[in-house]
Amino acid sequence: MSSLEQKLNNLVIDLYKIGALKFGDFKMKVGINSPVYVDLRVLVSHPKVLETLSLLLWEYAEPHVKGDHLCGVPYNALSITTIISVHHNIPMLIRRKEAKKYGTKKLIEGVFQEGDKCIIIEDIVTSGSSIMETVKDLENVGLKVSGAVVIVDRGQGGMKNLADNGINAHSMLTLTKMMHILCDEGYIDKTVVSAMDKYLKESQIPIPPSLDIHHFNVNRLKMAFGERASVAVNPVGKGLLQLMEAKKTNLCVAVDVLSAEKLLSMAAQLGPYICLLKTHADAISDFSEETAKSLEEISKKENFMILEDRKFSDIGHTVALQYNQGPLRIAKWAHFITCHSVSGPGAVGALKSAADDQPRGCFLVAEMSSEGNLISSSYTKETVSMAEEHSGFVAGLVTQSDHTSTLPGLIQLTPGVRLCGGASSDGMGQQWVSPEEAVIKRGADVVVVGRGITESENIKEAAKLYQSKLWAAYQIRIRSG
Ligand code: 5IU
Repeated sequence: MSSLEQKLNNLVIDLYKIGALKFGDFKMKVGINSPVYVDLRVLVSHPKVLETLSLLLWEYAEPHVKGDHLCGVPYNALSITTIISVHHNIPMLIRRKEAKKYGTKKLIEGVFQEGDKCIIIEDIVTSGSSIMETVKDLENVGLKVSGAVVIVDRGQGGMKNLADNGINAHSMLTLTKMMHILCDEGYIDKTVVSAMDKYLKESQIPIPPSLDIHHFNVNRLKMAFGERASVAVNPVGKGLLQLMEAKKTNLCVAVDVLSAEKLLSMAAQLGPYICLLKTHADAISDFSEETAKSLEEISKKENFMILEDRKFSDIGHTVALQYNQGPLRIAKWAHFITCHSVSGPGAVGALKSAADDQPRGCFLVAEMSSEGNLISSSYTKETVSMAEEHSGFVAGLVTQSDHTSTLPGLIQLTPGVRLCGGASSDGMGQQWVSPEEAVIKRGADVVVVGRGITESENIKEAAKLYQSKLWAAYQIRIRSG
């Protein structure tokens, strides 16, 4: 046995002794229970093992990767990376989990030059998604990722995902190897090893769409709506992108009126210029089944879709009732709904089931336009992840700025837009920006305009003007740079 192999053997035993490997029946993200759980978080309580592991990791990695900086994936790999950095005098970079709201807004902390090479350090790889996200953030600030070094590969396909995406990734240990070492040394029984083998066979992680090589590193802001339609996962979102491309409009009008008659009359007038009509049906005193039917007919005739901006926010069971029951029966007539992410993914799942196989989609609210709203940057980020994970039903996100997702099929819907010259606020918290600012600077795909159109003297002319301005801004965005 080489000296590195011997050191690895001893390390695995140390890890076992400090409880970094746990045996039992653990519920894993993939939905199949694992007989082994690797928990390297305990390392910080065992400085000697932490140091040994860190230095051994570098001894293993050095021949494979070269770089100017080290960047540990937060949080587990940070202490390990710090030890390597200090011992070998290699400068470190820190990737924030979220950009600070105030101050410098930097996502990568540390001193570097554009084009510098960076090595990523990670503790455990399952699907490879954390490394991929880190690569994206480093590349976004001009760094080059020369490789990724991993302590443990769980053996569920993550290393292949990374290699398929062009990332030079190396793992010092695999879970299988660790099991065999512990079995050979008499710490665990053969039955645990075979249970582990069985688990690994059953739990290979398919490449999640967000990690697919075809989607990784693409910039939706530069893609045409038609092109994005081909990678959209939610069928209704796909249909909307196709409609936008064909009809050359990314205008959504918020028809916030009080009577069914007004709603239908505006829908008919605005129809030719819009891709989407947004309703607040609960503000319409006489909204009936007939209203919904007539609205659907107009939407078919004029080729636009309907979004009921209900902003569901309760637990799954309740939102399902609110969606397909009650006086509004939203699921019957609205192609899309909006939903807050606050109550968790259960609500999205419940809405999907309540749609009852009708072609429906949902926009998750990740940011709001109103002054002083309480949404934080981490809430927004988690909402984007939730949208990605549930892209079968989630067609897009309601945001105020670009939170480019790894899924270019997701649509950014942005309200709070009004032509410059008008007011920039309504005195009740709403904040408006111009069509160009929304599309070019903030990354809006579909722009929601309400009173800017509905309160104008000639709503058809106003809609036409917004449509042409928004479409021109979109053309500039996809063609520039
Ligand atoms: N809306 C917002 N901001 C938001 C969300 C929804 O304005 O953050 I989420 C809705 C409210 C209204 C429309 O129905 O979009 C905007 O109308 P005005 O353009 O009239 O402000």
